[in-house]
Amino acid sequence: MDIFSLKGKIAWITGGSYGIGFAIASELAKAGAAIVFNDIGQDQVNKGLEAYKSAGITARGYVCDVTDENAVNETAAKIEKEVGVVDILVNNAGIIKRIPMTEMSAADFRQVIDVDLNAPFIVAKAVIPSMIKKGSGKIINICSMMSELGRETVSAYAAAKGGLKMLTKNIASEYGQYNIQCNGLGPGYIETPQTAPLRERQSDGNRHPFDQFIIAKTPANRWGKPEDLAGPAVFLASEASNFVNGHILYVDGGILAYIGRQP
Ligand code: NAP
Ligand code: GCO
Repeated sequence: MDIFSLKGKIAWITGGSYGIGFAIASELAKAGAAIVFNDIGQDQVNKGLEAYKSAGITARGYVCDVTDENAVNETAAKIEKEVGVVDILVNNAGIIKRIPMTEMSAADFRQVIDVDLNAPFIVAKAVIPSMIKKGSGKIINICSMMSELGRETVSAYAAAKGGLKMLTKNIASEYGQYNIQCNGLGPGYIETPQTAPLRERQSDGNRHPFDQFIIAKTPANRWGKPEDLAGPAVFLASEASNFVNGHILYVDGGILAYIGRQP
């Protein structure tokens, strides 16, 4: 099982204070990695540090807006100075805005693209040179069902996550020769604050219609939990995946394989 060991590795999880990023970081830590994460504000970083401490994980937190290239480069330099070369980058930070496209402002569209697509480019660009010098590296981009499918009100998010799928394939193509593997994780519908509005109980106590819809669309008959992503993340972060490159590993309970349960 050493092939899955991350002992001696340094992992940077962007937006890792809670949610999917926190769950992935926690499992990478259990596999032996040293954990570094960032969030937009000191309050969020402090909350994240408390959460890692409660989980028995020693993590380092940095305040950094991943859309700010100067801040990202400064943070990458600080991490390398204070902790060491980043071996594993998880581009997890992300936002969504659910607005019908014709009602969405260009500014809102741009903001989603900035966080969900431009930022993974910026952060990957900041860590790849040291990975090349070190002779190895792992980049895991958190994609989405919307890397493959569209739906009403998520045009910016789908465009970003579709682009992130292709950025993943392009980093794999361009830097595979340096023993850098870049892959994507494509979560299905996961119970986190980001999807809380889609799962709110109705006033009559019934499940939200979208909640019922996702249950019917998922062979596993349930929403995913952040922890469902942890094992696949360890695989993509470890030597076990050294010949896996440019692949999007969907962790969706079977949604992409299934036409959906008859109502
Ligand atoms: P979440 O609960 O909304 O957490 C997102 C994290 O990213 C938060 O810690 C947030 O920090 C941080 N973040 C947002 N913008 C940032 C910025 N500019 N700079 C630094 N950090 C920033 O989301 P989640 O559900 O855990 O999702 C994590 C990733 O998985 C996202 O990329 C999302 O698109 C993707 N995903 C989620 C699902 C799902 O069903 N939940 C499914 C597929 C893919 P703040 O709290 O400070 O804003
Ligand atoms: C939505 C959801 C999805 C999930 C996820 C699915 O509004 O449809 O937020 O986009 O977040 O990306 O994989």
